[in-house]
Amino acid sequence: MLIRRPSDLRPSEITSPELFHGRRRFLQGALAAGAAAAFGLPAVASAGEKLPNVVKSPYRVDEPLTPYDAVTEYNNFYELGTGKDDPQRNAARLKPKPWTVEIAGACEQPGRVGFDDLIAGLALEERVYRHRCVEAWSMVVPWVGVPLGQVLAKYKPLSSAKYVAFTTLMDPQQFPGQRLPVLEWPYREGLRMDEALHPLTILAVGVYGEVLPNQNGAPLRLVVPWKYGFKGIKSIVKIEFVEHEPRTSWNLAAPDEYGFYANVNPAVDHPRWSQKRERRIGDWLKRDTLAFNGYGEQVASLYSGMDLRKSF
Ligand SMILES: Nc1nc2c(c(=O)[nH]1)N[C@H]1C(S)=C(S)[C@@H](COP(=O)(O)O)O[C@H]1N2
Ligand SMILES: [Mo]
Repeated sequence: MLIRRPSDLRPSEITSPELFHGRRRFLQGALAAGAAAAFGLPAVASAGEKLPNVVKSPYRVDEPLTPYDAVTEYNNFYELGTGKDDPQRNAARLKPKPWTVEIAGACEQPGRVGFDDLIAGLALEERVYRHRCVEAWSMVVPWVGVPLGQVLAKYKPLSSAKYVAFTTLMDPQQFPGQRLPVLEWPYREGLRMDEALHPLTILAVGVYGEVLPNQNGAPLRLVVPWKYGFKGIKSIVKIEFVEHEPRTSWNLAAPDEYGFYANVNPAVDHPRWSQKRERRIGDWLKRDTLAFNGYGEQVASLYSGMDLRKSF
């Protein structure tokens, strides 16, 4: 078991207030969960194992949760097959332990970091988020994760870092889907720096209080709740601070259909279907899609002055 206590933290692991304004809230949450709370994940944790010391975040929508079975059986993860149930059937191919993430680009401390070290010192938070796929279905998911901004701050991004680029593991042995030219592999995604540092953006390592199942992107995947699901890149092996807007897999595949921003927007239809409504998995009737997936109050200001029809 690798368990780190606050007293073990090196100063370099402490988030600077400029980079993460919500740290006070995070500390309060951690304290509320008990002063003796241990941080970090047991190094032996596997899919389905209960995650220890999860703090309930105030970031939670008050809507019925999508059942665990749907969250883990109805997936998009083309590396494990293009059918919705393929990722679960092929999940055992992926070996998420041990796992190393490369931190690269414009930061003071680039390098290779083991999964446990990447999230060491950060409290695991449960956040209940709406999850809206570009294909017009949605879920409500209790993710467990850490704010991405707190992870990025550890590596001290330079002022030239304007975007963050993410890459999924490339390994056709573990990911047979990579043998087919469905997308340009490896899967790539990116965020503007302010989006990456926004307190709603998390790296998820679990769901329903348990270690993330492989089909959901073990051992760590991005969750950006105001954007379409394809921004939520799974099984990340590389995080790079870059100066220019990075190329992303779906944008490369069909630039007219999938933009870089991919903010949930009922006013901008996909060229082949409407985005005005969505089917919440488990519901019979469709419901209206909300601008920014219902997170407009928190994130709309990031895009003030931008034409969201052009920057879709
Ligand atoms: N590496 C990788 N990440 C990915 C995908 C993928 O095919 N490969 N699919 C994306 C899409 S389209 C969606 S909707 C979400 C689905 O996440 P979920 O299966 O956990 O619901 O993952 C995203 N992340
Ligand atoms: Mo999606």
